[in-house]
Amino acid sequence: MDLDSMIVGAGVSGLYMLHRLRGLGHATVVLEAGDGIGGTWYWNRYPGARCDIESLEYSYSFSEDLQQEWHWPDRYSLQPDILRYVNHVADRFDLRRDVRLATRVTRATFDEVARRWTIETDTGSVLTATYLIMATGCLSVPRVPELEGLEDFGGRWYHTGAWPHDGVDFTGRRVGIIGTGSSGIQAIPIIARQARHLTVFQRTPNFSVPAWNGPLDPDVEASFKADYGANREIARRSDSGTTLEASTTPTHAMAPEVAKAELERRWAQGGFNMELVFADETTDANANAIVAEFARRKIRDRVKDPAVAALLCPTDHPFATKRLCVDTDYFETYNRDNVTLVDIRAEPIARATPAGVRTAAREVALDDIVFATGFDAMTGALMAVDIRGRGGQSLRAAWAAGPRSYLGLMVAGFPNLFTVTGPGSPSVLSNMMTSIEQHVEWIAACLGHLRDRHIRLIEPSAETEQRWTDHVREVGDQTLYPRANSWYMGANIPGKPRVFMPYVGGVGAYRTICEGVAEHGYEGFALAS
Ligand code: FAD
Ligand code: N01
Repeated sequence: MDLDSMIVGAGVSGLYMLHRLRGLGHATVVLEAGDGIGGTWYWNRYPGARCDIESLEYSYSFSEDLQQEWHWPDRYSLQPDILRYVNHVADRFDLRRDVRLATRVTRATFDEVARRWTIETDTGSVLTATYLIMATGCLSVPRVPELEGLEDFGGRWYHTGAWPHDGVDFTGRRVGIIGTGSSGIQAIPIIARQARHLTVFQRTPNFSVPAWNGPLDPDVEASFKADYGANREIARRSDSGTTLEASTTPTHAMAPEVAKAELERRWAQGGFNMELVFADETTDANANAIVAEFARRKIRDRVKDPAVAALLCPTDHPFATKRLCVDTDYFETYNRDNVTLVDIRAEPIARATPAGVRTAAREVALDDIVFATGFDAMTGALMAVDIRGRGGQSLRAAWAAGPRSYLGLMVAGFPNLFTVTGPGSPSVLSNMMTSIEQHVEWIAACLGHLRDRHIRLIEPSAETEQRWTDHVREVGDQTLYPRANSWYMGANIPGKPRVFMPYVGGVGAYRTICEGVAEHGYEGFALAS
């Protein structure tokens, strides 16, 4: 099958990309490995899976009718509600007919003579397309760590990112969960309520702030919708891709009493507001330490046993340099009689056994193990495909020392290949809906520009790519982010290069750069007809 464009992935990125490319008149197909659409919200069905961006903002903005008509039940949406929404959008815009499910792309090769991509799949089909758009997601390759003896474990085991579709009943069972990132922190309170006993195996304590979630207030909904367009524009021009109000005052300009009140005010607002207390919160270690200590004090307030509270207090990374967790009753869960916290730095897990898990200090009998151990983030899904550009060079080789790109959108040596929310763009540091729409719209406008001028080839120069890659690193180095062993740094995957992958210059500033590049005739890109 010969196409104008091929999209890989039917999450919120791939589906919107399809909609925009139809608008250009492109013959386009979306290939999706899963049996359904929705990406993240299709796969991550673990108990408590929920959004940490407010529902009114974690949604598409491209259709005024859609955003006005859709009603979100909660301030922060549950996974089934988001999945229902994505399915509604697919039906409303008649997207399904160009989506092929249960089809994994395994290889993509650029033919320099035909100037087209040849795409191979695990079903044996071969397609060709002028443009290849990878909408494969930043958090779509779940990672189960090596655990000796897992094959002999007599119970059931699951990964949060590949959860069974008919759910899991933990009633009466002894459950162990490994991992206390966002997924673990959401799942732990819910599993604890159901299980006979829950053992949490914690390697690194994490900062988490309350969501203060609840039903969406009708007055808030009405007033936000009354100015939906303006609110979206604020989000697009902000650092975070949201309408949250960021502080412009650095710590040294704030009197201690004012700072204290500001911390409490932000805490009461909940969620990512805690990242925005001081203008220098993620760039100045002293400013950050104030927020970190405030967050630790809140943990000590929430957890009754001081020894358990101490284990739950993060001390090895600055506040919010790992994706901040947003919770409902996470720390309070450790006040329950049926929950045990095991510090696996002090007593590492030695192996799984037929009856449970053995640590250096004890045997823990388990019926179920839940891995909330995260993803091979940002590069994992791209590197999983054998992508070959000019001269047969592979993307895996090009990125062996860490990802390189121009704007997180294209890679030198790989013409006509686009990455939605690729490394080198703000993506995972933002409300991803805002970043996804920006990328999709930029790519669609770019392809429209090429079509109108009968141009068939676009590719960044190696120099431009180098400059942008250096810029991404320099901006990252001005912050505290590289101090954390986070998945932003690739630190969760043994052997992965330690590189800060997203662009931390801010969603609004980044958008302006992308707009400038387009206005100057796609500056930095080589275009050929
Ligand atoms: P995805 O949703 O990851 O979709 C990519 C799709 O590509 C997947 O369906 C995958 O199966 C498919 N795919 C990958 N490789 C191939 C291949 N080789 N062949 C065929 N198909 C392939 N972001 C926020 O901004 N706020 C949040 O609150 C938030 N919560 C999250 C909660 C969880 C549990 C996770 C994991 C992520 C969360 N994110 C959040 C990030 C989230 O991934 C994005 O917001 C968004 O859903 C990404 O959409 P996407 O379409 O780009 O990628
Ligand atoms: O994954 P993570 P996640 N032995 O990588 C531990 C988004 N998201 O799925 O910190 C023992 O953050 C690991 O420990 P350590 C969001 O962007 C959003 O939770 O590496 N433990 C860590 O505790 C998020 O950041 C939402 O020491 C091991 C945990 O597992 C991203 O997805 C909800 C281990 C992994 O945490 C990923 O979140 C869910 C090992 N071998 C996800 N390997 C919301 O919006 C790893 N760990 C709310």
